[in-house]
Parts: sequence; structure tokens; C-alpha cells
Amino acid sequence: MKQVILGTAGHIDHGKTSLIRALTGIDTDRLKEEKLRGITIELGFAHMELPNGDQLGIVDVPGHERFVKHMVAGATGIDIVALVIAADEGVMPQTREHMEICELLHVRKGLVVLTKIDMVDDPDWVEMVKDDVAGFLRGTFLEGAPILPVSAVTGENMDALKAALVKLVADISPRSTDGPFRLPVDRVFSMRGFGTVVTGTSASGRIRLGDPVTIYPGDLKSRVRGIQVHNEEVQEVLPGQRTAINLQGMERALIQRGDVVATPGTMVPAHMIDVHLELLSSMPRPLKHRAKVRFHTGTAEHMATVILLDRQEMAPAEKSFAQVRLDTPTAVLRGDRFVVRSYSPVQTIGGGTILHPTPRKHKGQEKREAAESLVTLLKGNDEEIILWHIRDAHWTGLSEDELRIRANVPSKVLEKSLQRFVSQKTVTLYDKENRRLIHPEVLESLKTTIIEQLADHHARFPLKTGMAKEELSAQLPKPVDVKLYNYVLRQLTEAGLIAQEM
Ligand SMILES: Nc1nc2c(ncn2[C@@H]2O[C@H](COP(=O)(O)OP(=O)(O)OP(=O)(O)O)[C@@H](O)[C@H]2O)c(=O)[nH]1
Ligand SMILES: [Mg+2]
Repeated sequence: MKQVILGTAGHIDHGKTSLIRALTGIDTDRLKEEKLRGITIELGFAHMELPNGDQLGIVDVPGHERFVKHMVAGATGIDIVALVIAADEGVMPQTREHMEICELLHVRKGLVVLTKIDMVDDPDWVEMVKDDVAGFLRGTFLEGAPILPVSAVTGENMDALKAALVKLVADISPRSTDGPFRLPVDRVFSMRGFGTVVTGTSASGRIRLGDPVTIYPGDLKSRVRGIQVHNEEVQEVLPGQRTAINLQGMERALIQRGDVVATPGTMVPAHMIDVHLELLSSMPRPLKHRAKVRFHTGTAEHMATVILLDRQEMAPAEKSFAQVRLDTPTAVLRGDRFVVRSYSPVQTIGGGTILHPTPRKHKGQEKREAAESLVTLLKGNDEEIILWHIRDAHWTGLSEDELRIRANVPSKVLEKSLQRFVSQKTVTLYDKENRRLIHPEVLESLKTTIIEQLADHHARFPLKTGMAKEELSAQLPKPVDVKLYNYVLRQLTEAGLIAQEM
């Protein structure tokens, strides 16, 4: 039995919620305001068993232009999309925008549901809309996907839709359970007698009842007190499941949508993020260096400033490296996708891949170098990415734990690569106790700098015996890890290159 998450997408009033109700019997519009206005505002959730026994978790999103930010949060973590288009209206602005968002988030599979066919008398019209939609999908991940005309009111063709879903689900490969458990929170509420409950689509890893968890970016500690998947109590969460987690001893007010419940020690709050940014061709004007944007990743939305690294502006459809400076911290890992929307008027303008969750602040001349160097994080293989981070840490070195968070490569690959690197001396393990690493070239540069500084000192003050250890380290042009400094002094002394007096 497979478990797959389907998300809806499409323009306002095109029949997304009605379709889910017709499929599952569940009304995902729960809010009073939604009932009153007849539109979806918040994300809605449902689930169903397909005719072959596979389980479908469903996320219903709002089509209203003002709630696209909820749609982005909902589309995070879906396996397949049902793009809903009303047969009497055809492709409309949010049909386009939702498709763009799905593409930016790397949704790979889906189908189109042409709803409200009971409203169209002319069969030629339906064929025409179908052709039009097929044209619209050309060049997207839905090119050639099934287009199913249905009516949520008469139930016409609903069986054909279910059959198409079964076929689609069969094509989805199960998500890997490797890596830390991560659940981007889309709802938080408190339940009498239970305390705080968070819901979301589990993104990776697994977690069991009683396990400790940390809620990022706030670094709040808790424990899994209860788990529900599709309203049933379970012992364990696997990736790609609609999940509710009851958190032990956690105040509701401390958690919000956008936070991530994860295995402790696997993330850090990110204030600045290095990214590869891809702008949409539909964007009305270029994106300027230092533009204020809305940055969406996981279920979070943050105000941010885009620092372009090697140009003053980016034209529509251009791609480039950038540093995103967030107004408030977030929790991300390398490889996560994101969406960028303009500040005002609010409109989706692009997105891309997160490359480095905790980079240095890039400024001045160094910006251009940073852009060139980031190519490795975008295109490199796991080993190249690991080496990049060790080299990038420079004289502060890097612990294995820090490396694990920054590189986000499968844990087995990380362990094997490091074992090999250390034994082949591609990497130096200078602090066994804390498992801290340094790149040999970076190590050499530290040795050379120390010798140069000492030689310079002796030349300038020939009558003095030497320099105090602390004075020397304070004069180094970049920060050095204390343990690394002592390690290098010891090595230089043993090699007879310097002399130490107590
Ligand atoms: N005749 C007919 N009406 C439909 C059909 N599907 C939906 N409707 C009607 O269209 C209107 C909008 O339907 P919803 O399901 O709320 O549309 P939605 O896409 O969820 O709208 P938002 O979530 O606000 O974007 C409602 O009045 C529905 O009764 C259909 O297949 N046939
Ligand atoms: Mg709706």
C-alpha cells in the first residue's frame, strides 16, 4: 500500500474544493468565513483510499489571488498536483501562477481536471478548452499529462478520474527514509487535555512515539507525545505523510506555521542563505540588487532582501547566484526549493534552490568570487560538496556535525567519504575528540602565515626573543580555531620550523 500526497491548484472558483468533496466526501472548507464567502482561505485537508487500496493524502489550496501564500505552503511536500480548470472559463491568472509555483517547487507529476462540464452544453467547446489547456501545458512538467473532463455536481467521469489517479500514484517512487526527520508545520492548535498539536506533511526521515524533537528555527525542545496519520493513532511517521504530532510540554504560542519539527541537532536557524535564483519569464520588470521580496520555503514566509552577487539586476527568465538576507530566521537545508514573490504588487517572480543555509555575509569584491564558488554547491556531487564546505570553513575548521547540517548529503555517504578523505589525507582530522576537520591546503596556508608573521616580528624587533602565543594569534588576518592553532604550533615545533618556550 502506497501513501502519496496530492495537492490541488487552480484559479478561484474553478471547483477545487467541490472536486475533493466529490472524491472523498470531506468538506475541506472548515472556517466560518470560508462558508460565508463561498471561497477557500486556508489550506484544507482530506484523504481517501483509491480503488486499488493506495492511500491519498490531499491538500486543498485556495485559488484567491490574496491567498497565494497559503497555496505555496500547501504545495510544499506534495507528490502530485491536480490542476483544476473550469471548463466554462479555461486558463485564468491563478491557473498560470499556481502552475509556475508547482514548477518552481519541482512538483514532478500530476493531471488536469476540467471541472464543471455540466455547465457546458457544447461538446466542441470542451474539446477546444482541452486543446487550449494542452497548449498551455507545453514545456511544463504536465506536458502530455491526462486532461479529465468531470463534473463534481453530476459525478460524471469521477471513476475515470480515480482510475487516472491510480495510474499516477503507481508512478511515484516512495520517498527515502534517509536523513533527519523534518516536518514543516502548516497548522498549530491546542487540544483540551492534550496540549499543543502541529500538523504538516512529513518531508523526510522517520520519527517514533516518545522521540525527542527540536522545533526550528527557535531551537525549542520537546518530545513526541502522540502521532496521528489520517486521523488514526500510529507509532511512527514516515516521509510523505499528512501528520499531526502532539508535542509534550510545548506552549502553543511558541510555534507558528513555517517552523520545522525535526530530529534534534540536524538544523540551525538561517539568517542569510546562499541560493541559485531562477526568475520567471512572466515577471514584469527586472529584479534589482537589494530588492525587498517575500521569500517562501517549506511552509514559511519571510520578508527578505536579495543581494545579487555578480550583477546589478536580473532580467526575467535569468538565473544567477544570490544571497538572501532574511528579516526573521528560518529553517532550511541545502537542496530545499523556494519561491520568491515581489513585495508590492504581490506576484510570484521566481524561485530556486537553497545552496548554503549558513553562509558568510558576502560583500564588496568577495561577492563575485562567492558567485563563482557556489557553482560547486549547485552542480557538484556529494563528495565535491563535502570538500567545498571543509575548504570554505577556512581556519576555523568544521566539525562533522556542522558539516552534516551544511552539506545535507545522505549520512552514509558523509561517513564513507570522510573515512576515505581522512585515510587518504585529502582532509585532516586535527581534533579527534570533537571530530573537527580542515582542508590540507587551508592548513598549509595557516602554517605559512604563522611563519611569515614570526619572521616579520623577528626582523622588526631583533632584540626581542619572540612573540607571545596569544599576540601572534591575534595578529592573524582571519579567525583561527584555538585547537587548530595549538595543533599547528605543535607541528611546526616538531618540524623544527619554530621554537616554543614556556
Ligand atoms: N455546476 C457545477 N458547479 C460546480 C462544479 N464544481 C464546483 N462548482 C461550483 O463552483 C463554485 C466554486 O466551487 P469551489 O469548489 O468552492 O471552488 P474552489 O476552486 O475550491 O474555489 P477557491 O478555493 O475559493 O479557489 C461553487 O458554487 C460550486 O458549487 C461542477 O462540477 N459543476
Ligand atoms: Mg476551494
